[in-house]
Order: sequence, then C-alpha cells, then structure tokens
Amino acid sequence: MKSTNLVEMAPIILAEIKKAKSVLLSCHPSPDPDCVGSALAMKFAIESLGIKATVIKGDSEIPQGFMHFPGAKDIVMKNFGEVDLKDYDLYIAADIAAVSQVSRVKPVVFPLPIKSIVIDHHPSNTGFADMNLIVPESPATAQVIYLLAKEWGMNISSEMAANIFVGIYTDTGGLKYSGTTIKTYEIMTDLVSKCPDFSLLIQKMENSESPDKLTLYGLALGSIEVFLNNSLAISTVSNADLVTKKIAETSVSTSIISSMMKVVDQWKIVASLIELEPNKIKCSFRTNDVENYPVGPISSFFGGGGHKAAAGAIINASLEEAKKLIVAKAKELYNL
Ligand SMILES: [Mn+2]
Repeated sequence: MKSTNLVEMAPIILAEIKKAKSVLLSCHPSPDPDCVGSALAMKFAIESLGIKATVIKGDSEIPQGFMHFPGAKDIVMKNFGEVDLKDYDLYIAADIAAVSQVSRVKPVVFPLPIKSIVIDHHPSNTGFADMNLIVPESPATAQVIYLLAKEWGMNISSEMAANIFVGIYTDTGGLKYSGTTIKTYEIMTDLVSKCPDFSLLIQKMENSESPDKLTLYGLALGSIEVFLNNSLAISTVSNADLVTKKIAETSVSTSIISSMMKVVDQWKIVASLIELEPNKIKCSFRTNDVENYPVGPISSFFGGGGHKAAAGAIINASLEEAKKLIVAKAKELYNL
C-alpha cells in the first residue's frame, strides 16, 4: 500500500504500531537531522503508547552534533544487518528513500520477515515497505511525523518537539527552501513553545565540527571546474586526498559542499564528487533554479534519489569517468 494521503494513512499506521510489541527504526547512511530527528520523535511517540521502540544508527556513525538531540544517547550503534529481526515485529523507515538507504553494508531484501512501514517525503521513494506514506510536498519527514502525531491525538512532548524541530529546521535550510509554507511556520511555532531552548539546540548541532571538515571543504572548493558554458560546476576530492590529508570517514560529506557551490548564480547545476574508495564516487547535486534544472532526474539516472533542489547518488567509476558521465548526462537532460 502506497499513499500520499496522511489523513487516510494515519489510522492504518497507528493500528499497525499498536499491534506491535517492539518496533525497530533506523537512520540512513550519512544521517541528517531529518532522519535522526524523525526516528527519535517516532520512538518517543511509540513509547508513549507503552510499546518498545529501538533506533539503530544504520551504516554510518551519528555526527557528534546530533548527540544533543533528546534520546540520541539511546541510539543503538548497529547497522541493519547487525540486528536480529526476530527481536522486533515492525520496522519503520522514516526519511529513507530507497532500500539502498536502509543499508549498503549488507543487501536488504523487502518484504522483510516482519511488517514494515515507510514514512517519507522524497518524491523518488518507490514505496518499498508493506505500508508507505510518502508526502512529497512536505519539506521534511519530521513535518509528516508531527502531522501524524496530531492526527493520532497525541500530546507532543518536549523531547518529540525538539527532534521534529531539528528535522524541519535543517531540511528547510532554516525555514527558507521552497516547500516551506505557512503551515511549516505554524508547526514551528507550536514546536518552539514546547522546546524553548531551540536556539541552543541549533548551536550545538551546527557547531560541533572537526577541523578536517574544513580541510575537505578547502580541497573541494579549490578543485571546482565549470562545463557547458558555465552552467555546470563540479568539485572533486580524490581518495588519495582523503588519505593523505587524514580526513575521517565521519567528516566526508558531499551535501554541504554542493550547497556551498549553488550560491553562484550562473552555475545552474552543481555537483560535489568525493571518491570514497577507488571507483566509488559519492555525488551530491544541487540547483539554484528548481523549475528549470531539477536535479532529481540526473540523480535518478545514476541510481540515486532525492528532491528537485537536492539529490545524490553513488557512481561506480573513476573520478574522471564520473565527471565525464555527469557532463554528458546534464547536457542531454537539460539541453545545456
Ligand atoms: Mn528529509
């Protein structure tokens, strides 16, 4: 079952949760505050019903800045392949756009031996679970969780409020990206009334970086090349650079780099490429013109997913080859 209708799906999802004794939730690789906050908010919601809920970190480490979210210290440091599904009767994937986002360490096959629910806002989500609520117009999965909790007549605790707040705040770029509506601001008003320390929460989340992250940004920004009459810009960081500059795995992020690059008006599409290992390129696409240059399609072509304004993929090729493939595809898709 797959639906974009929250009001229709809310009672179905609640009934499934109430049937469970123990619920499993996980974070996607390179977790962001929307997935961690959504999973933790959902955990608090489920626990308020007297049902056990466990959040696992998934493939990647949880960034230090997110450890201040209420409940984060209880995240179990396991990936999906490391849990025994026999211990659970329901799996909820929040903000997880594809099966590959459940885990890349060990292939996961759906349907699982236990019931599964997807709650998401990525338009690329195909609905891989037994029940799928996908609301593409929602600027954050955390906003979907908030509206579900309201539909369920739930009292939103300060812990839930803080986790939903960081999800919405981050996925809307601080309440500024398209998709942010009056409704989002109304929800945020309710959330800050329950979580008055929101400014401290943002500060702790944003100011917990290690110096190697800036080294990485420097390498990436210094590498930018432009193509197709200045309409496409690509930054690259090689695996050799990651090794020699001692950049930790947890510091490797392409999304922040591509977000920095999109500020140049004439660069309609920007891509940040990092060679995680030889022939495995992590790639993040951004655009500053979502109407004419949505990046979802180019990301999907490379087997990834995402939104109109922000998307990502893994390309199995050398850096040079990946760059050529992106230039060729962008030329074709956007008539550049
Ligand atoms: Mn999200």
